[in-house]
Amino acid sequence: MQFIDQATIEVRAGKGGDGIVAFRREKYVPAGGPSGGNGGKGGSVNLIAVENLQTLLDFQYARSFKADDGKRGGPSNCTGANGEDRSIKVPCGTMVYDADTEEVLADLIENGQSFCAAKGGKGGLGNQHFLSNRNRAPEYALPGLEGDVRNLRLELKLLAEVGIIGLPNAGKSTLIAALSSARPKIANYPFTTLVPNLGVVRKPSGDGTVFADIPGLIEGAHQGVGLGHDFLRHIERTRLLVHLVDLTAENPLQDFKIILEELKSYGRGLEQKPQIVVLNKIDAVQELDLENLRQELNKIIKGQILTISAVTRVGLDELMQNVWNQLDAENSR
Ligand SMILES: Nc1nc2c(ncn2[C@@H]2O[C@H](COP(=O)(O)OP(=O)(O)OP(=O)(O)O)[C@@H](O)[C@H]2O)c(=O)[nH]1
Ligand SMILES: [Mg+2]
Repeated sequence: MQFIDQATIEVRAGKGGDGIVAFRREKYVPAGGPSGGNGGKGGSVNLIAVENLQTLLDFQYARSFKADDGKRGGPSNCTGANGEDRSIKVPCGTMVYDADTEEVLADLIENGQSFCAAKGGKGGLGNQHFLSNRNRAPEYALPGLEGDVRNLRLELKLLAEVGIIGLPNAGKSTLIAALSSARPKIANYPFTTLVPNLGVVRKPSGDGTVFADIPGLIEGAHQGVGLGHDFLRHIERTRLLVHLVDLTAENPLQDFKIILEELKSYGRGLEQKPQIVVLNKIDAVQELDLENLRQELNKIIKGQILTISAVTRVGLDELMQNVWNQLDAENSR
């Protein structure tokens, strides 16, 4: 199963500068030769893969990119200045398609890899270029050529960095809907979510992080019970787990242990993955011995235990702060 982020953009290279018609005018030279310079090249638009982007989020806002035009030629055989190139940063792993023909143009895998998406137009030749024995005073020059214009479709296979896990009905889909623009189905019965939903959440630093709402895990998931096994495989590739526990459940502590046990049984280091334990639906419980629950949880797992309501949004800022801190800590390891 793959998750794909897409964006369509238009790239316009710069037009080449026009060549010009000019003649030398010097003292004592009655009929100076042709001296019109060539136009400069138009700037090109290049895509460049960079490591510090993970999504195509930025292209929701900026969709059109243009490089500068080349300058006209000058007198005295001066060539016009070239238009500046334009570089567009994309995440590593971006596939570039021609949006009109669906042709694959590039697969930008490595940091620093670049692709010329639209080539700048050539500058036109000035009249000095047309000087010949037959024509000592050419009165014409060529205009610069148009730059390429292309519609591109960018495609990126998303890797979820953060996995939201928990028993069915814990509120995972509600949480991803509260944090991102993902709009999964939410309902008060188990197994509402059948395939993982992805949502992109914008970091304070600008780029997005991908969250996955993993369908409910149940006891025996590691042996393939329920929807489990497939999704445990997805969790394997995340860097951080947000483990949601439903406070309105009969035995939240037991629920937590079931999931932990599933992670353990699956193996492959899942239970060592950094985990933020998040107690959800605080709005709906009364007289709960939260302190006792925290203490019990703390005996099993070290690290943060947060309390939220995905519905009323209580505690979500603190949760996100924790997520960013943990991801940063992972990065610097
Ligand atoms: N009161 C209250 N209800 C919540 C909260 N978060 C989720 N719910 C409700 O809990 C039910 C289940 O929510 P979902 O988001 O569908 O749960 P899920 O974990 O995605 O469930 P599955 O997809 O079945 O695994 C829905 O009726 C939600 O409205 C909360 O913070 N407070
Ligand atoms: Mg769900």
